[in-house]
This record gives sequence, C-alpha cells and structure tokens, in this order.
Amino acid sequence: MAKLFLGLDSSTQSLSAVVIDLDARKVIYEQSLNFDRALPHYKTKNGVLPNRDPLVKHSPPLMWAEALDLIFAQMKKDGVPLGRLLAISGSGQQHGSVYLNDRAAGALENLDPRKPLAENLQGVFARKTSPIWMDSSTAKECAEIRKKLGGIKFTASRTGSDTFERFTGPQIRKFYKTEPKAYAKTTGVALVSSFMASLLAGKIAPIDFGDGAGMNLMDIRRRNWNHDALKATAPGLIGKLPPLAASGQAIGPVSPCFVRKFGLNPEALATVWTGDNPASVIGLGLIKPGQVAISLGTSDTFFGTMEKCQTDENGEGHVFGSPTGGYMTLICFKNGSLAREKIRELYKISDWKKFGELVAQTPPGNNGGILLPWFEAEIVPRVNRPGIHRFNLDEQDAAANCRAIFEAQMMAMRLHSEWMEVSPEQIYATGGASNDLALLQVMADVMNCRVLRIEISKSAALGAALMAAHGWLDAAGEQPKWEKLTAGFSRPVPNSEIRPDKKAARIYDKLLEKYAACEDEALAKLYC
Ligand code: XUL
Repeated sequence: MAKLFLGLDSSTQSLSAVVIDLDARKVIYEQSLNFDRALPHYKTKNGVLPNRDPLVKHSPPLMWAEALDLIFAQMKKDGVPLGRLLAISGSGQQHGSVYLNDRAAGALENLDPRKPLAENLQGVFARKTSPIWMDSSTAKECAEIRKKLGGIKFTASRTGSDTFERFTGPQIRKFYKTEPKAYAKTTGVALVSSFMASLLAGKIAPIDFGDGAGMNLMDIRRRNWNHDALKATAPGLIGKLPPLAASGQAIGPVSPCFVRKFGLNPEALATVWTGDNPASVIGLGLIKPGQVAISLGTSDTFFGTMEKCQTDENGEGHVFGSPTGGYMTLICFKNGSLAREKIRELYKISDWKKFGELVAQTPPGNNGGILLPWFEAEIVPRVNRPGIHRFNLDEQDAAANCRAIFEAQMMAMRLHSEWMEVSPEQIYATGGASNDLALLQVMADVMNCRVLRIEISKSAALGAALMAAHGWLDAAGEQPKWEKLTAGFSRPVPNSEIRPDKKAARIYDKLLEKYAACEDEALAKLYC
C-alpha cells in the first residue's frame, strides 16, 4: 500500500498542503489557501493586520486555525485519500507567538468535530493577536535582553543569534512589560508551528530545535531552554513554555476531531512541526553541509546546512537546528518580494516578465546607481526607520530602478553572508522571483557562483511532508536516513544552470565596496 504523508506550511500569507507518495517519490497533491482571499473577515492585508504603527505587525491566530479547517475540507472535496495518510507534519512562519490561557489544554483535548475549529478555540487566547516575524517594535527589549546576556557575541553564541526584534523572546518581554495582567494569565506560549501542531495533536505540542532557535531562548548547542535567557526575558517563563523536541518526532495519534470531521485514520501520527526555513532545507534536499539556497519569497532568505554550530560574532546571521539533526544557518531580509512589488507598482510595470525585460536592458552594475530598498524596517542591516535611498540613480528611470533593487538585494546577501565563510559550488534558487532568468543572472554575477533553479513552489510544505515520513519511519523503528528519504523529490530544473559572467562578476566585486559605503552612509544618516 502506498505510504502517504501530509506536509502543511502556515506562512505569512497562506496555508499550503503537500501530500507525497513516499515510495513513488512523488508529490500527489498540492493546495494553497490565501488568508486575505479565503478569510476576508479577519481583514488582513498580505496576512497581516493593519496597524497605525508601521513597526507593529500582528496576525490573528484564529485565522490560522480556521484556515486549517478550510484546507482539510478542500482536500476532502478534492478526493485526497485522507484516511490513508500515515503521518502529518508541518512548518510555520518563524518567530511568531501565540499566547494561550488555562482553558487551552482542555479545549484542545475536547475539540468538537461538529463545530468549526475557530469556535472550539473561543476563549483560549490570553492575547487576541500574534506578533509575527515582520514586527520590528521591540528594539528596546532586544537591547535589554542583550545587555543582561553580556552583549552581541555572547547572546549569539548562546542562543544562535543576537537578539532580534522579531524573535520571540524580545516579543514576549514587550508583552510582559506592556500587558502584565495578560502576561500573568498566559499559561502557554506557542510558536505558529507548535500552535498548529497542537491543533492536530489535540494537546499542547513541543517546540522543535529549528523554530526554538528563533526565540533567543534556547541554548543552541545543548538544545534546552537557557535559564539566563529566560530570566532576562520575563518572569515565570519556564512554566509557560512547552518542552523542546526534534522536528518530525511523533507526538501521538491525530486528534479524534480530525478523524471524525475529515475521515483521517485514527492511527495517523501527529508530529512536531518546525519553522518554514528549516523545513525548506529538507524540501530542497540541502542535506550535505555547505549546500546553499536563496529563497526569493515574502522575505528573501539565504540559508544552508552547516557542519558544526558556528555563530555570527557581528550578530547579523542566525544558526537554527536543522531537522536533519545538525545545524542550518540563515540570514533574513525583510524587503524581499513585497519590496520588488512596490517598485513594480511605483513604475506601473504591468507584470514580472516586463520587470525582467527591463532588468535585462540595463548594464550590470547599473552605471554605479544604487538603491537601498528599505520600504519596511529592515532586518539586515538593521533599519528601524523605513525608507528608500538612491545613490547616483535617476528616480525617473524605471529600468535602472528595477535593476537597482535586485542588485541591492543580492549585494546585501553577499556582504552580510561573508561571516558564514562558505564558498558554495552552486546556489539553489527558489521562490516566486526565481522564475525570472534576468534576475537569476544578476544573482549568479553578484555571487560569482553557478545558480541552479529548483522549481518547488512549496519547498517548506514538501519538507514538512518528508519530516512526517521521517517521524513515522522512526516511530516504526526503521532508522531512516535523510539522504535516502529526500532523494528524487527536489531536482534542479533541467538546463536551468546559469553561470556567472566573468566581466559582470568583476564589476560587482568593485561595486560591493560602494554598496557597503552607501549602506553605511544611509545608516549613519538614519541614526545620527
Ligand atoms: C526567518 C524569518 C522569515 C520567516 C518567514 O528568520 O523571519 O523567513 O520565517 O516566514
């Protein structure tokens, strides 16, 4: 009988599902549900609630739960053999936190299949909204925690990263400081990933070593909660956090609610979820150390698998646990596809094909023109005052501005990933914008490295499905090997290899210095 596994990905803008047939090495079903369109009553834009403060970005956790109901209903309608799924895992946008009260555990254990999930969860939240990874409102709390932990270098070497505005610890601290009563009523803090896993398992789920590392609360090497970090964050926090566990590890059988409502097999396993980036590492097959990918999504990320845990002394990059059991490294740039979209809107460019054509019309290096696209507060480099900055760049020149934004995004990646000391033989490109050859040529030239396109639109959900398979095989005592398990699922698109143009690469080697100086100048102006 076919071995079927489901992977879900609860991201910023959508919930996606991928079902794999493990032995046939095939994805047999894919589906995505866009929050704004499918659940308009939550009034989100791109999955985020409007807020007067541009630094505050929250989403409603009930919306994510309602989306879970909807996607299962859709799968049932589409004839997915839900009764034959052996295990389910998932991934969530990283860092976002859900605050539960003392009614949550009981509600999860007694989910009523006759009622929508959202109704089952009425009254279980100690905080109605969840701060998500796009939030940059906790600079003060970051400074406070960092100071208590002994500075950037020490914070990074203990928790895997310096304190970051979007990381869960600083967010929890802000909640504790600004809403102490609600914090006191919080009995459980979950991540987006562990919250969603809890719904499927019908009990509070563990947080995994991948997503747990995005909290500034976990000891990155020992993989347990770090008591100094907990103390620096908020009182009584240890009592509010679930245990830590390996991604994909079996939690138990799925909640009877999902069995009754959607016909799941009562023996199907609910497993521990992870963050979207750790799951993508699996989905893209980055199993061997030194393999690197660039994902061009809502956020642009540069990530790869690491042999041993090496943290960034300057505090810009992150180290997370990888679902393979080792480590992964990541740098996250907030101004990814939404920033590219802003430029497209600004210059009234009809579609992405046209955008790529305009990039192709302009010379590498853009005649020295540089654009810093910080439409939103940026993570790397840290920018808390949004705004765009042009250097030697004509604002009226649409084509030059299209090239400039992508060149800047790639130069920022190169500059800020130098600490990783990886010189990959090739970079895998994935995510929406990786379909555009002109952009990929810029990527190959700036990075001076071959680029291969991997066409997996849902790499995180695929990774999650593979994690479910790993967890199920492990629970069956089969000691699965990641390399064997993932083989055949993600292959570069045939003939998609793009080689760097030597002349262009030389131009970028030089331009990088100018780019770095522009960043310094803009940052000095912002913070003087
Ligand atoms: C990673 C990060 C983002 C989110 C996007 O640190 O903040 O990539 O995970 O969902």
